[in-house]
Amino acid sequence: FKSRDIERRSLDVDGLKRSFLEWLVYSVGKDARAATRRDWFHTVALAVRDRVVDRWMDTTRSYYQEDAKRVYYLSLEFLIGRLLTNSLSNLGIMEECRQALDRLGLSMEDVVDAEPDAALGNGGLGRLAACFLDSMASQALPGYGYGIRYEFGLFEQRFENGWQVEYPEQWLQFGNPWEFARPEVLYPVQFYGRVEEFRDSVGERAYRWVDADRVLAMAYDTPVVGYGGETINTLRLWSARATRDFNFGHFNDGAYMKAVEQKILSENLSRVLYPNDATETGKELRLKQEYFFTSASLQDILRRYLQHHSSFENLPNKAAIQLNDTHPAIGIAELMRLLVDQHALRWDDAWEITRATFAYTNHTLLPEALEAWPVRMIERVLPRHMQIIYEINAKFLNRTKARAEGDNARLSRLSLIDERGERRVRMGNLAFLGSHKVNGVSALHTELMKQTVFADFHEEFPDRINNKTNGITPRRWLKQANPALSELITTRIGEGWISDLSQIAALRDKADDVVFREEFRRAKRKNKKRLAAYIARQTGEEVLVDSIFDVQVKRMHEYKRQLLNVLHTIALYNEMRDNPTVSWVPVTKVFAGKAAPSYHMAKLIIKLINDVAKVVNHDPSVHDNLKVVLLPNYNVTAAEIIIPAADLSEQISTAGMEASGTGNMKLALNGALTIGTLDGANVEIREHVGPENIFIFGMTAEEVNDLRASGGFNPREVIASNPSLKRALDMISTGAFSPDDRNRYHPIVQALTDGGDHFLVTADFADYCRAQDAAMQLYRDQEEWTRKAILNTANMGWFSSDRTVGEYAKEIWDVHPVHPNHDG
Ligand code: 26Q
Repeated sequence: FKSRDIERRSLDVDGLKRSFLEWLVYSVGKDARAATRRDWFHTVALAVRDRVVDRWMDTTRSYYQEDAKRVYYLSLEFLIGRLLTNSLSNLGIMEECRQALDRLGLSMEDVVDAEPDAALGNGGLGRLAACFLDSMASQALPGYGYGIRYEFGLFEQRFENGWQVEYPEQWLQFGNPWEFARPEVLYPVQFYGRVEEFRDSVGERAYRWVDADRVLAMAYDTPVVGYGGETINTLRLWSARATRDFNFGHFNDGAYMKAVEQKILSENLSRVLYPNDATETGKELRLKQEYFFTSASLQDILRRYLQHHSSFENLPNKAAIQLNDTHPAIGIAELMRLLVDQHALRWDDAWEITRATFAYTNHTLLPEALEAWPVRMIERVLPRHMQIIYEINAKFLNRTKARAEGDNARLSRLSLIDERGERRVRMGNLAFLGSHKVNGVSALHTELMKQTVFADFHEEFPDRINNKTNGITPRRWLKQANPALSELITTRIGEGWISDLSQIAALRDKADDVVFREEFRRAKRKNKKRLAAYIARQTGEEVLVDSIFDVQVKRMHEYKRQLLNVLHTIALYNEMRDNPTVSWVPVTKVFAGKAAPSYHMAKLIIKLINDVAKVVNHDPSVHDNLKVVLLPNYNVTAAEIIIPAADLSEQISTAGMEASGTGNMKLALNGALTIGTLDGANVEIREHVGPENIFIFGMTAEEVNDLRASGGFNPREVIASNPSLKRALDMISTGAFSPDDRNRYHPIVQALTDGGDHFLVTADFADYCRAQDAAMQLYRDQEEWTRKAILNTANMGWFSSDRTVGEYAKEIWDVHPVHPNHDG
């Protein structure tokens, strides 16, 4: 066994190579001649995973032995992307692995590219959870992620005839080498049935949930490798398994197959991630997913707590549970149920413990995105939880001042139940009430939370709302995604920035160093070449590496205003055609992003971008000075290629609507200049990079609010007074981009005109064009552009998710670093 131990642990080139060959033969079951790239990926991943296991167990043991307070991050989404480069980079064995593969005649890139993305999320919220996992592990914080092991991640997007078409994303098709199945970690989760009242042993009224359907939640663990490989945390994802308890009624009737069918159907719970990133659709299966993973996670958390404790009063000192949006908010009622019904705590004690344990992060103010489940549905699916929610509500409303003051309007706004129309449970209100802290994700968003959705709650509980501006992990978003720039930075300031991004401020001085500027440009150019090759491969389009790479990558949504960018693109196209002798700064407009499958307007915008691209890219009169590309299937892996290559970062949401944004941070950190509105974290990015190093335009959130309050505006007037806007819109509406269907874009034109232009695209158009012009003029001066780009990178240190997680740890979770003992 000794020699095998060495093969599983050694980190040098020879040891890795021997390990690979052993894994290839004995676990993948191939010989080197027959092995495909995918076989090699599985081989390498399994060998790398070996290098993690000891440290993982050390980490878990340290937490256990110290009885450390842990934080549990509950999220329906973890958008972690690929793990091979991430693991190698965080373990510090990237070069060793490359050489070992080289000696086997293999290219590291080929092996890396065989890994599918773990696309277990829609966008920002899911990626934030993944960045937080990286930051917790990198700072030795005892943090666990809990979520669902979806069999199908976010759909694969393809364009067919320019339209988005969705395909299932089968990331598990060939197996997942990173995860450990834990068939023994199994919890029952119930649905439906009814509640029985009875008298407990001391004659008190008590309740039990009976005649319910049961599903089992089975755990799969993925190690989360912290930077340096010292701490290895756990991401625990639940998969639905059928129980074996048969409905004997069916069985005796001879309906065996019917009973088995039911069992099979129950496993659908963890089948697929819902692809709506904003709009709530009210589907029963989604509610069941939310309860399924929340219940399993809470049972697991309580089991772990009870290994050390015999009563629950210390739960809040040993466990912090963070709710990633309201998606797991049913957990508040579930913990109450577990404590009161299963563990016989008194209601008031249980409530105090629950509130002290939970905290809630809000990610959106959009009314259509606030979860509100029909009372009728919760009553049917989770009957005991509906009772508990009523009880929480009754006790709360009885205590509020509003009742005493007879302010019924305020009472009904504070209620957990929305009584207007079909009665619904407001999950945001439940999450607020059941948490000791509630946070927004940027300074502006947190202020708006206080003024809008949670205004009444904020008055009631003035200390509860706090801000935690989002951040991004510098390991994935600079070190891994941008090796060219990372290496340059490290040669100048050392590698301290990787685990302490504030150190990147040391680059500020280098902005005035002409040699450094040249090298910074060279790194950017290398990344742009890589992206140009990717664009050619994905779309067949050739783009100029020396053009401005003007990048808008994010989910397709009207509030994110891809349309504003498209209108500017058309206006620029017209100007270039009108003035062919002017020496234009070449521009490449890069778009990428998925639309929710049921979001027709967003899908129409995708088609419009593709239609505009077709016309512009094939018009010889613009002499290649303008190209438009829409890259398919934007995901973490695509982001890692696109973001390091960007010159200009489009962050142009209607002010007040983007809670924070995190792509804005990734792009600025990689040396793109931002063109953006004063929305979300853009406000703070401006403060950090300096107003002279960012292109801000458009209405402020306050101006938007005032304009809407005063009855809106007339887009027709704005359009009539701006010839270039009018011309661009006329082209869209008369079919210049859709000669095969001249009415195709009627809904878009309608929304921007008679529809009232809810997202203020026309209102911000002129100022946006001014900012775009300023960017293009600046780009002519490459030295000045580069200077500002460097200052962006140098001033983004505060936006590390290490800083964000540090603030959560101190101000919300009260958790502290635990350094695992690896010699024990
Ligand atoms: C809810 C109910 C049913 C089905 C789906 C959903 C659902 C799923 C995902 C609702 C919302 C989401 C995702 C929201 C999201 O990504 N929000 C973004 O969060 C980022 C991290 O805080 C912010 O930076 C972005 O501004 C915000 O839009």
